[in-house]
Amino acid sequence: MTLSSSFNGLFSPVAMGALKLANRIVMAPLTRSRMGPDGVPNEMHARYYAQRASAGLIISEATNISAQGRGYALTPGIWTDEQVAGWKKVTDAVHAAGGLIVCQLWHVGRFSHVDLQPDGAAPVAPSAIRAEGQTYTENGMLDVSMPRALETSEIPGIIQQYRHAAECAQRAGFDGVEVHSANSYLLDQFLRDSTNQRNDEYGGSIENRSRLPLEVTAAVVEVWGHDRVGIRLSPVTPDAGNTPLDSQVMQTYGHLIEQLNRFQLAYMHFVEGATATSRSVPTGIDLDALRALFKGPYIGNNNYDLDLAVNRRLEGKVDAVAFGRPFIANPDLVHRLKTGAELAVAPRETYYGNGAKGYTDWPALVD
Ligand code: 8OZ
Repeated sequence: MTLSSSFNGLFSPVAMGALKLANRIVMAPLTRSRMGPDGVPNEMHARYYAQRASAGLIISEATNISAQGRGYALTPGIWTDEQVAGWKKVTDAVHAAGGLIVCQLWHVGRFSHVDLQPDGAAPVAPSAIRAEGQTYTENGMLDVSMPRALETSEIPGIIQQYRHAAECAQRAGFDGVEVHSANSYLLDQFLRDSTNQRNDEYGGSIENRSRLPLEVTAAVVEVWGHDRVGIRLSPVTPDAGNTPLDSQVMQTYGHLIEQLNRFQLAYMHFVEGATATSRSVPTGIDLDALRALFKGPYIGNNNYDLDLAVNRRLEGKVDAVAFGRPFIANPDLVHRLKTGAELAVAPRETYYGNGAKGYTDWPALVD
């Protein structure tokens, strides 16, 4: 036993709203690109998630809320009856193994390609500003397409997509949902003045740019109740699309977080730094100060290891810690952290695609 692993602050139960976590190790959402074209999970995906059910909470891989919300081939959806039935296999398997799982609700906004969109339409965005980079399509990696700006009259339809997906997640037996308002996808695109140049009530002021994330949260809370809804934010993450940060990160995200407090959400899941890349933040930005504005359970995320998790718990900075990549090769990550066991490291080429290989074939230390 190391000093770190003997510290019980990570392995004690914690309530996040109505979610009663057995420990404070959360499985972060991990895109694994192993779905078919219909985005329907099957027994293989159920097995993968059930293998990881000793996490205090599993956050599903980012899951498209609509055909329009898709930005990558081989990702799952949560808007058709077939997808609901597929996810039911996953949630049943996780529950049978004693775990909890929420569905991460995802709309990529501008970060898509016409090949991934219904009828080859342009991806939708707050403003017609193209993202940088390529995405994975059925025809390989392609530059993301030029988006079109949503009409104000289309916004209720976007909120309806989230509402419908939230209802589908309920029918699929999830324990709750997480609003994906991070990583420069649709809701983050509305928040940032770099991607939002609208002049209606969804653009301009910080209040206006926060409106869509807040209206989406309100709609999802109506479906699920406030205590089964979480939200993910990443104020200093450029990707997807090498998206410039907001020009006033502290004010913009500070306003959003203060407004989120009125919902009394189950949790805020916060990327401390640039997602999966670095924990450093630009000068003048203090993510712990933003964290402190949130009046509710807090899940810290980004490049954590056991020592950092222990230290942040000891300092009272986090209620729980989300681990992403370590869960790929260590289905029993909680047990390994608790006993100080060595962690297996998943090679990058196992992250995406390839079916069961590098997915469900990582053994636990003890069965
Ligand atoms: C990795 C690859 C594709 C998508 C995110 C949903 O960054 C993602 C994602 C991650 O939130």
